[in-house]
This record gives sequence, structure tokens and C-alpha cells, in this order.
Amino acid sequence: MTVQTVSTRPFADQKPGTSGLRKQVPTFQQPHYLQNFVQAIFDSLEGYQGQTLVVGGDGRYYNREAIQIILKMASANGFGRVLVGQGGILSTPAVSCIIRKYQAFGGIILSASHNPGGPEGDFGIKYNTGNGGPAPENVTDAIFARSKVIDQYRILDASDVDLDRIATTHLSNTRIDVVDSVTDYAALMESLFDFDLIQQFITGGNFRLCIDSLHAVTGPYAKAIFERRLNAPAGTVQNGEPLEDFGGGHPDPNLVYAKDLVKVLFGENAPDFGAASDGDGDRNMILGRHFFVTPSDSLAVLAANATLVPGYREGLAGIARSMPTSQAPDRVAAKLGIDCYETPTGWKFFGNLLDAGKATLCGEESFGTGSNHVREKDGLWAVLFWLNILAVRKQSVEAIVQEHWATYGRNIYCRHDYEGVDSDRANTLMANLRNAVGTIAGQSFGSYQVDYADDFSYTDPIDGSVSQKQGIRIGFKDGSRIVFRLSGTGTQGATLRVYLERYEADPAQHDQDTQVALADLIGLAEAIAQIKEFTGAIGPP
Ligand code: G16
Repeated sequence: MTVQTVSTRPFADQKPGTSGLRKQVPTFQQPHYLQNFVQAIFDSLEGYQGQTLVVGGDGRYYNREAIQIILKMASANGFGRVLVGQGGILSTPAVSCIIRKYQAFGGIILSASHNPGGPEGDFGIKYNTGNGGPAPENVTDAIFARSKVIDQYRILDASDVDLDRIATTHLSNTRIDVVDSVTDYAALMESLFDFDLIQQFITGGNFRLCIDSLHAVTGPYAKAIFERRLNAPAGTVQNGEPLEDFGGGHPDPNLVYAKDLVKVLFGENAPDFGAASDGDGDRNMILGRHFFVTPSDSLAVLAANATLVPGYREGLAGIARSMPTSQAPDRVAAKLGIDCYETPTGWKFFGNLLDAGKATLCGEESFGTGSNHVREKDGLWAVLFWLNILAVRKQSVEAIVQEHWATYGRNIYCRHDYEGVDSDRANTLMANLRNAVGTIAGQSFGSYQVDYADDFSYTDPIDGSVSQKQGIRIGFKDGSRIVFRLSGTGTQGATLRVYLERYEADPAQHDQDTQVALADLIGLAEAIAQIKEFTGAIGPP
């Protein structure tokens, strides 16, 4: 086994987005493309010689090939040990858990999250630091800078490692441990939640649940935890076999893409509870019988009920939500007398708050919820949190949310996505909004009086770093909001996201249809941003 130094030339497009580098598979399959980026990661780090790296992915097409390359490069670059999930499988929260448990130097996750997979689908790679969380911007900026000038990479000339057998082998001086993908993560879950109570509840005959893994990474985790450990009936986990192309589906747990689950939960004789996770297991969608819980409401409900759950019995230090997430969690924080932090979109912005003990729960409107137990959002954790609350309160999901609204008021909320927009036109739309914020502030639109309008800028309270241009916010005097931002996770053209929110205090108005309740704001958003002119879309998607 010899170390080869391979000459290469930079690729200009290796700028990490909201969550790592995401491109279509053929882009990653170009000679040297993945290797360049991996070397750029290693070159941007200091002090990893002899240390431990964690590697795993969501099982999508190209996962295994990428892992073999990374193992050989990790060895050639001097890592002492690599922990890799069996079959190359590790969910994103499991990587975070393992980094923390074994005090690894960092980890590499292969995933394009909720984006489709397969030979023509998407692939992705992200680096997580020693706290288990996504690399912060200064690290991703350094990786990008390095990728622009890289001229060589180091790789071991060796045969492939057997990823399917749990065993310890060596690549030159580097110890490679193929580990069970589920064990450490499941043990962490059991330390946080009352598994005995949940087991009694879900096997007692009065409660039925359905978990959809969308043929992505959570299948093995969900089967081990729900069916084997908590004794839920076989078949509770549907679409539980991870497939390289996710069965041709889109592994995104929302009402559109998790349609099998939606059909079950909104059908006749529906179960009491349903949940889905995304490609790499960090997102979640929660459904009750004929009832959808928005991710923003879910975070608020978890926060309000946290002390019912063993791992959070002592209460919360604070809550953090991404800027476009509804302000429902802020109302819970105010009642609890704790801080609620508003951060830019991207889980990486929660890392410092979690490390500093300022936030215990975090969440995003994009179906991400998590806590200080790891440094990633965590889909199955959110499902277990809900089940623990349901097992204690013994009410339906809908009743719990309705009661929550009656106590705190309802932040009626939705997001509209305009996909496949020409990038130049999308950038012009945003630039126009940016130029207009100064004049929008102070204006009135019908009954809506603008309270503030800005391009969101965030100063991290721990390290003082500043992140600018994080989305246009227009806040109204009655607490309503419109937010515009461009997605940072797409791989084709641009996606404009419009986030709409209206606060309704009156319980008699809480049953309104969301689109009807937000109709005025939707019209206003279209007019202010000239969405039709720039995207060609007539009305919301
Ligand atoms: C990633 C980040 C999330 C973020 C989401 C937003 O999610 O990890 O923190 O909320 O992107 O996506 P966009 O920029 O498209 O709005 P994931 O699950 O794709 O890793």
C-alpha cells in the first residue's frame, strides 16, 4: 500500500451551500471531482494527524464508491482511525452522535438530504466538526478557497475495504472500524425518552402509528427502535428498505412527497400518528389522524411540553429557530421566561448556541427539529419526543395542537416554493427587494401596516461573526410577516421561497384553512416581489 500524490486542477463550482456541496451525480463522477473536494476539506483542517474521522452516508447512488475513496484519502492524509457505518450507512444525526461519543476529530457525511437520488439524481458531501455539527461558515469558506487553488491530492493505493462486515481492518497505518449503523444512536435515544412508557402506550391496543422511511436511511433505525425495541407491530415502518434511488421517490417528508403516508393518515380508519423522515434522517414530518402539524408548531409544542420527557425534565435553557420559521416558538419562550434566538437558515447556525448552553431545543420550518443531544437536526428524535408526550398526555395529536393554539394563539403559516427559476431572474428579484426595503418600511398595504423591512443579518452572540443577506423580512404591526429567500440546497436553477405568517389570537378563528387565512398576505407578497413577472408563475405553486 503506497501513498500516491495525484496532480489535479481546481473545479470552480465547489462552493458549499446551506448544507455542504450538492451536485448531480454525474458531476461528482468526473475524474478528481470528489477527491479535490475531500482534499480541500483536509487541507483546511489542522491537527487531525492520528485522530479519528467518522464516515457514512444515506445509502444513495455513489455512496459506496465515495466512501472507498474517502477511506483511502483519510489514510493517505494521516488520520489514525476511521469509524464507518456498516454498508456505508449512517444517518446524519447518527454521525453527529458517533463523533461526540468517540470524541472524533470530525466526520464526513455523504448525502444530498431530501434531494432525489439515482444515477441522474443528486449527491452531496458535508464536513462536520468535533462538536458533531455542520462546519461553520469560516470552515466552509476555507474549504471553498482551498478548492479554487488545489493542485494535488493524496490517496492510498489499496484494495477496497469490506463495508458490509462489522470488523476492524487497517489501511496502511489507519485503523478502519466498520461499526453497526444503529447501536450508538439507539442507545442515545433510550437515554432521553421513557421507552417503557412509550412501549406500553403503543402496544396497549388504543394507539396505532405508521412510520414512513421513504426508502431512505432511517429504515434500519426505525425498524430497530420502533418494531424491535418498542415492540410496535411488524409493518409499522413502511418503505423501510434503503434504496440507492429511494425507489424513484423524492425523500422529502412533506405533504407532497410523503404521499403514501399522507394517504394513510388522511384515509379511512387512519392510525393515530404518522411520521416520515428524509434521505439522511435529519428531517421529520408529524401527522395526527387527518391532521398536519407544521414544523414551526411542532417545535413550539415540544418546547411547551418538554418537561414531560425525561431528557428535558429540568427545563430548557432557551429555544432557537431559523428566521423564516414561524414565531410560534417565541410565544412559548416568552411564557417560559427563556430566550428565543432567531438565526439564519441552516443548522450550522445553532451550533454555537447549543455548545454555549444557551439553547436546548432548535427547529426550522424546513421540517428540522433537534436539541442539544447532538449537533444536527434529528428526525427520529422528534418522532420519539412526540410519542413520549402522547404517552403521557393520552390525547390526540390534534387535541394537543388545538390546546396549544388556545393557550398561545395560532401562528397561521405556510411556505410557497417557486422551483426551477432562471438564476439571473431570481437574483434580480431579490436585488430589487433588497433595494426596496428602505422604502417599504413605514408603508401600509390595505390593513397591513409595515413595522419593519430588512435584509436579515445575524451576529452570532457567541463568536461575534456576522452573516449578511440572509433573506428579506417584511414584518407588519399585527405580527404578520412575509419573508423571501433563495434556497441554498437546490442543484438546478434557483428556488424562490416565500414564507407567510399571520398571528390569530381568537380560538374561534383557529380552524380556518391556511391558504384562505393567508390569502391577503399571499397577494401582497406577489405584488411586492413581482413574482409573476420574474418567475412566470401565475399564483402560488
Ligand atoms: C438544509 C439545512 C437546513 C436548512 C435547509 C434549508 O437542510 O441543513 O438547516 O433549513 O437546508 O434549505 P433551503 O436553503 O433549500 O431552504 P437539509 O435537510 O437539506 O440538510
